[in-house]
Amino acid sequence: MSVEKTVLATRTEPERNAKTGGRAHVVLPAFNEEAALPALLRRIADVALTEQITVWVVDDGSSDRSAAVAESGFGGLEVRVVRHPVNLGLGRAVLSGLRAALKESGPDDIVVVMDADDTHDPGLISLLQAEIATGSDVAICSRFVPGGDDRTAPVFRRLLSRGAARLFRHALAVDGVRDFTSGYRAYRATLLTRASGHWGERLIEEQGFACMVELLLKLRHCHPVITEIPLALHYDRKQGPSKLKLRRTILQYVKLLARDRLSPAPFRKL
Ligand SMILES: Nc1nc2c(ncn2[C@@H]2O[C@H](COP(=O)(O)OP(=O)(O)OP(=O)(O)O)[C@@H](O)[C@H]2O)c(=O)[nH]1
Ligand SMILES: [Mg+2]
Repeated sequence: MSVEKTVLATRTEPERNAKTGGRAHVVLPAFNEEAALPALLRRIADVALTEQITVWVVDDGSSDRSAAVAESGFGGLEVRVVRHPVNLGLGRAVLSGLRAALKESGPDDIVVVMDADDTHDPGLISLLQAEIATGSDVAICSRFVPGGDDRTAPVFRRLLSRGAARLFRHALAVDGVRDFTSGYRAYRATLLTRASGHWGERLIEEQGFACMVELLLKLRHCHPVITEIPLALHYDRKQGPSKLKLRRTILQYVKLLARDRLSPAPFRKL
């Protein structure tokens, strides 16, 4: 598989250690995903045969049996469940998952966030791990590099992610990132710890789907090396309805852009 490297910024801290042979903490934000979780956990368990993996399912006030399904786990797979008693939205769910994972992560670990709707292939976790082991700080599973494919998604979803990719590529000084809104990414744990030390609870403030772009924008102040690997979406495996609200998400993207333009960069070096 051809892996396209798009370096976002030159590393400015030579003391940082590129190696990771550590654990992958896989954060799955889940809102009413009881139908998708068993198949997804089974696929992750296959990857766990060769990689050290801890799964963090964040049940965000689901009204179905997502939490129970997650708690019953799969075979020997290590699954932890973080519960929100009421639905707080994707942004808070990702933040809860990152914080829980970071508390348990070591310096060689990575944190992966992926959708819990079984449209993302856990087989890519090993490739993400390899990207970070070879020097990336953030690795994005991207629909928009050669080998990426979103043809199984409905037309309106494809238009939204392509439109957003175009908008962010032109409006933001984040060279190299093509897929800004992908929900499937890996981060070097030490990068997230550094960013979280600065922003704390404000690391993710967006409640909705714009949270993925927001996190990237905050992290860019740490000057990470960002690379992309191809993502072939398995939208054909999606069982429940989409939780993405088109108009609301477009509005969130535009507001996020405006806020990013208006807010100053952190005054101290991160
Ligand atoms: N925790 C939490 N997760 C959510 C919420 N809304 C969506 N999710 C999860 O976020 C992930 C992304 O949601 P999806 O519905 O797959 O959204 P998408 O992949 O951008 O778009 P579609 O696949 O077209 O729906 C899934 O794992 C959802 O379960 C929410 O309010 N809270
Ligand atoms: Mg999805």
